[in-house]
Amino acid sequence: MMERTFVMLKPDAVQRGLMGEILGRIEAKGHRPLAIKFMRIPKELAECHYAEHKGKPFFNGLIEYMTSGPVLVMVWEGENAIASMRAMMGATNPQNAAMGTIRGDLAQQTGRNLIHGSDGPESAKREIELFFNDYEILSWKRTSDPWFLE
Ligand code: DAT
Ligand code: MG
Repeated sequence: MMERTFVMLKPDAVQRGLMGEILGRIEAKGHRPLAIKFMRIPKELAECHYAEHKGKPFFNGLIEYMTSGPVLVMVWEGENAIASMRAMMGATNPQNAAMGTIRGDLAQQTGRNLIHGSDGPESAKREIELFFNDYEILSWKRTSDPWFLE
């Protein structure tokens, strides 16, 4: 099923110069970027994005980390894009993430795990709407699309 998902390269991905490496993996998989924005997240937006974790012991540290520098926020479209992105990302704790995944290959610790991806259709919709206006999201096809999906 063709789906859209919200993806964010967190401040450590930007600071470590890994944007190209990670974007390259998502592009090579065959997903299509519909929107990309480089931004610094205001505290209120970070708290809203991670509202489900409010009150947990790591919440304040998480917000501090997410607002500590610029991030790259994106909408990607593709076949089963939500689950596919989660599989490419690997487990939340990079120590448990399989080699071959972004977190497994490139990260060490849960609190510095490089990337966010929506965990289901509802969160994808909510997160896309939280970070993007409709007019920022492009509908387009790549000429290479038929080489991924017949
Ligand atoms: P994911 O990012 O894989 O969807 P999540 O939604 O459970 O994981 O948590 C969101 C983020 O919060 C996660 O990427 C890093 C941080 N986090 C989660 N559990 C944590 C923990 N036990 N200690 C520190 N940070 C944690
Ligand atoms: Mg999550």
